[in-house]
Amino acid sequence: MTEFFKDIPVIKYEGPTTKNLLAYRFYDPQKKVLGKTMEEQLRLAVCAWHNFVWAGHDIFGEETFIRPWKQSADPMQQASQRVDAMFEFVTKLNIPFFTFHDRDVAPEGKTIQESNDNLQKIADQMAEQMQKTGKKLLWGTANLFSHRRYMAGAATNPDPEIFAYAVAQAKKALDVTQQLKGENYVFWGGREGYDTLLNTDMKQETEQFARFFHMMVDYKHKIGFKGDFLIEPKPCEPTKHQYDYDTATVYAFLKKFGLEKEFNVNIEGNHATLAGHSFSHEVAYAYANGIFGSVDANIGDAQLGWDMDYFPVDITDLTQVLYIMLLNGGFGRGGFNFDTKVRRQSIELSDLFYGHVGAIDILARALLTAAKLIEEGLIKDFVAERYMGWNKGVGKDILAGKFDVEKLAQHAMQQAAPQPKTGRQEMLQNIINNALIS
Ligand code: XUL
Ligand code: CO
Repeated sequence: MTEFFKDIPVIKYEGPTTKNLLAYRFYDPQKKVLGKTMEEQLRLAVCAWHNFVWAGHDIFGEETFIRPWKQSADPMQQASQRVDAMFEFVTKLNIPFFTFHDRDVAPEGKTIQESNDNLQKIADQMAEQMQKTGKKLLWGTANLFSHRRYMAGAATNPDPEIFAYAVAQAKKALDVTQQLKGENYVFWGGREGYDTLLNTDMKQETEQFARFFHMMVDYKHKIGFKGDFLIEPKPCEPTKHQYDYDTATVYAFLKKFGLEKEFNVNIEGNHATLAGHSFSHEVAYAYANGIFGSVDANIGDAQLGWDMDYFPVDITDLTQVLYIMLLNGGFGRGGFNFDTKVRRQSIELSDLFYGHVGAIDILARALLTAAKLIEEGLIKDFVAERYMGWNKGVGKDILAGKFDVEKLAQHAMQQAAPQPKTGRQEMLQNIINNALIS
């Protein structure tokens, strides 16, 4: 079999003082952090699309990457090489998982049947590679947004025949995800939204969307797929407005259509900031509503207002994300998937490694710092103390519904005026910075 990354060895943990830029300073897979290994806490994944499919195009420019796994003129041969390259890459990074869309790994055929046959052949190859390398599938998904038939959406398309086509495609993607024992199956509503309300019946489209999810849930139960279903929120891009705007919007949609027990969310860092939230807000909101699933770890750009999919570099931000995650017990079946891409000037194969090695290390560093914060307990204790009034006396009785408005007003009038207390934001920020520095 061709070795694609000949000059790159398996990346090893060498500790914080190493000078080797292709070594881990913090990611030590077997090191125990709060009772689990780092590998189990972070559950890291490489994505197929940005690394092995995308060729460096942007809206103004052509491809910049010349990849050795893309040299064959035969699309199936190319697909097969892409998969081999991906498994070599994941193995050399020494992380456990990968993720893919159906059309990342196998070419679309002239008919659904031909597309399914292509996908099945490559799925069998992936199964073999998984067996050989021990790598696992974090999630699979269907690309229901690139082909022109989906330009007005897949499940939310005005044409029911396109809805049907999308169902056929998603069915096969789920079948293959099941075959490969995927931990999850993701739905990102690429074009499930609108460009203009002038041609859009929003109520109709959201009802179609819910029907699609109900049908997929029924099928999941029918075939006994063991993984979780995840919806990945995003506010806009490619459409002007997407229906899965953010975690709160997704939760309201799930509740309205009785789907909240069937789905968790796959939160993406850059999608959170596009929605005007912080990454940690989305994570906290998901836990607060019992729908936290998985994470696409990436970030955007302060000046460029669209989905840049940078490798994460903000240690303070990630430490807060990891802190909230550890407070809530971390991942179940989810993991950190690098939905990230190197810049289009980073044209060498080694750039793929530099991007991932840095991102893996920064997540590991954030995990270590967050664990330290949990063990110190200073932030947690402050928050517990702040809300203590609700665990006893009047606070407890209010929550238990023992007061009506009149009774509570009477109570308030009998008390001395309550005094505000400090929120201590600066002190709490210092606790995080101190943990990061020490
Ligand atoms: C697009 C995006 C997707 C999903 C999977 O912004 O994040 O790649 O993660 O479809
Ligand atoms: Co994503």
